[in-house]
Amino acid sequence: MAFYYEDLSRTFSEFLLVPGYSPETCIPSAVSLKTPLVKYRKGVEEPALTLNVPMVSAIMQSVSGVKMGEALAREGGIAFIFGSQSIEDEAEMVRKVKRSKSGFVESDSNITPDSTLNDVIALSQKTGHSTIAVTDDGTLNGKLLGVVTSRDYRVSRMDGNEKVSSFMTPFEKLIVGKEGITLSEANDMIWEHKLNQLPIITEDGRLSSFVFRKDYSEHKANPNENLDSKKRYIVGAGINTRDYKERVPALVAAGADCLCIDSSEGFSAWQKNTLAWIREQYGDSVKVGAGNVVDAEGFRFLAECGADFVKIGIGGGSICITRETKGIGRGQASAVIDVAKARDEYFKETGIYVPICSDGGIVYDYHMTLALAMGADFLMLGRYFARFDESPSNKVNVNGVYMKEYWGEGSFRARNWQRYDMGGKKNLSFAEGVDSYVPYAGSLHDNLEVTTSKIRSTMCNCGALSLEEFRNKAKLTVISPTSIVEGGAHDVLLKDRSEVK
Ligand code: RVP
Repeated sequence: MAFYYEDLSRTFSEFLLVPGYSPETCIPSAVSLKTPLVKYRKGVEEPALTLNVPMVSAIMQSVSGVKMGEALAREGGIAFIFGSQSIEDEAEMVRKVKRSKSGFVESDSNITPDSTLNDVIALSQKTGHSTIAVTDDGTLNGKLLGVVTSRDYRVSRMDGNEKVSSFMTPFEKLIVGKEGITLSEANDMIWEHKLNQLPIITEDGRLSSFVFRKDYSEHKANPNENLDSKKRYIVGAGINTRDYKERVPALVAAGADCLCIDSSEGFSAWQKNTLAWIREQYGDSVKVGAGNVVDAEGFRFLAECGADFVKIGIGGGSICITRETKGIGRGQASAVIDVAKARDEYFKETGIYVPICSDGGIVYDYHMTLALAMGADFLMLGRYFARFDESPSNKVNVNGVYMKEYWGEGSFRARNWQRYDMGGKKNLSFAEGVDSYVPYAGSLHDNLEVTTSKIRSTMCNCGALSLEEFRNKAKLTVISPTSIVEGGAHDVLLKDRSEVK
């Protein structure tokens, strides 16, 4: 007879936290969101990798590229560069994040001098940036010939076919910095010459990066930056259980700090084989997470196979239709609660603390707080990050509202069949994800600041200054459908829906 779970399969929205006593010392600025990323012997040693905010970005084409890698590490989290691309391309993205230095931005808007004003306008609309580098071959590392900003042209007075070379600020008139310059030297030049941006060039005149005046305050305000011993950003990368013998060495050589097996279902021989091979080749020096699982059994399996962290979640992702297509998965809250218990038992038995990551299904900021209270060490988020400037997808105008595109790895658009592969025939592949829009929400920095401030505030309500204390002190209650209604604005006529979040 089949096994039946006693409780319902529950989601975050079915729970609420009940406050605990808050002493005077419990204020949001005193809260630490620091959390381990990889397994360690708790009480004996420190984890090799930690996060300063408990958030990582999803291993997805529409979420985690180079910009997300830089931006999230700057805020204290880590991005997992998507693995559904060629090994070379993924390794190159990892290299770029490792090469980039805080404040030195690789140019994403580049054009040749023979292009036209119309091309400039189209490019700036596509990227949302007004500074465009003019390089000999139109690439981000071509020879720098000039720069175009919105100050260089007047759309109403100029012919759209006018060549870039005729209105750009040419190289001779530019003030540039040489590669090797420090950020503070670059900022001094920006202030001294009253510039909005400073192009940084190599010895042979190729564009290396830009430093922007508008980023200045941001550089000063990044106390949470997640950096390696050489002061480079920490970055992760997705791998699969098929080409790992080639992909892992390339990603390790590129400098990836942490890998993660990206699979919709991780309780499998494929994951065991992948983890065994990595341990055989690299011992514990290569850090690798595994998943996804949704119960204690799955957790223990992956922990015993040597996973550095275990990811939880099947079918809860906003773009995921696995539960609809295959009838498999588990409510994300139930899965987290079950796996958190298993993690604590495993620690008691072995002395090894294997962090767990709640992946997918976070809709509101308070869901993050609940997941952390239920025992998640950190969270993987797709939809949340896809809405920001730093995600690699297009920003588009849909019926007058700005949106970002967001598509699942199991959608026909991503075609990441390895993530779902059970060794069947290729032509029988079916979609487990959708292609969608999410409302554009601005910069990662601004949004994360608000989100973490909400988490800190709730932690204080529960009398907790660290995530571990929060887990131990949290009191959670299942709520009735009518108390969900009571929890929102009700029985009033709302003037402004935007206040409801
Ligand atoms: P969300 O944050 O709710 O958007 O969920 C993101 C998660 O959804 C990913 O980290 C991954 O586990 C899962 N995913 C990604 N693609 C798909 C799919 O196409 N079904 N699901």
